[in-house]
Amino acid sequence: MPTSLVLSDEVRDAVASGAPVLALESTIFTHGLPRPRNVEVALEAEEIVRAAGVVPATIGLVGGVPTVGLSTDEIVSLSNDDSVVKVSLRDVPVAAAKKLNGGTTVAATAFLAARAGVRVFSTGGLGGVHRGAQQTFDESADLGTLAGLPLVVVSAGVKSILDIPLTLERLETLNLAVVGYRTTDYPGFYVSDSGYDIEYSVDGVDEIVDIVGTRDGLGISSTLLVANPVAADKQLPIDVHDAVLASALAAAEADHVAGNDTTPFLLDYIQRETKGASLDVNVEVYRGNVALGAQIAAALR
Ligand code: PSU
Ligand code: MN
Repeated sequence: MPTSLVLSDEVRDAVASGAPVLALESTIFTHGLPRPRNVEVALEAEEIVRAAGVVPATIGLVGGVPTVGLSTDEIVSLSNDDSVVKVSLRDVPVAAAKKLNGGTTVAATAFLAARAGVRVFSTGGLGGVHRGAQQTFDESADLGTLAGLPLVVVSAGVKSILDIPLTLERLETLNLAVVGYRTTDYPGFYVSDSGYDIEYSVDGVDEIVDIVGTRDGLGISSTLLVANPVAADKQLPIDVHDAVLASALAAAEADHVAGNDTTPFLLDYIQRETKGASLDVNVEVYRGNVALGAQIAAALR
């Protein structure tokens, strides 16, 4: 029998003893952020988690092995690997057989976290329904996967590269509850308010613990999404945002970008065109989500 999932000793011990653990994804540093910022952000995220007294479990594929709790060396080598692949959940067994290094998407990370017994996961932005999905059917596997996993996932909503109202409709269809952290304005990742509202906000982590307690008590096995906006004074200026978004979408169409490549293409385009301004926002958003996820993990024990 091949080993299908490897946990670091630290994560294994923490899960076994009920100590708090926070899962972190790897596509953000293999395909979402440029070098060398990617590795800095990945390692800083782990430090934020540790500072809160929580064990970080960064998840990815190392030589094909699904690993929960990557070492610093493994994070560094995945960050600098030109041949690292983007691995969604369906790709995990294929990439494992081929012994590939892989950055796991939200879908793959969430699945592996749940298998390892980790209950809380922080990411930057979720995948969702792409613009034009009525024709292309391009909806991230993140949504359907989270619908079947009893996790808490913290994000700053979905990026405005996606179709936000269609994404919110799909969350409803899939029984994915979404609460805003101290707001009912659904965040738009780069901006604190996407312009679309959600029904419920929570005042603090205690309320999240309360919701999860009822969910688990009833045996409802879908993820609770916590939407955590970037502070308004740290967001990408709205005019900059709207202009770069329009040109990124036009470039993707002109280049016939499709499928799995769409999200990395758009993110990379926006980073280059804003000369790093969107990158700073991206990092700020991620820091906030990691800090909140660590607080939730600590409170959920
Ligand atoms: N959203 C971001 N940054 C990212 C991603 C999404 O703001 O890096 C990554 C996540 O790993 C997410 C994946 O799971 O892209 C979604 O890709 P797709 O749309 O192909 O499912
Ligand atoms: Mn897709």
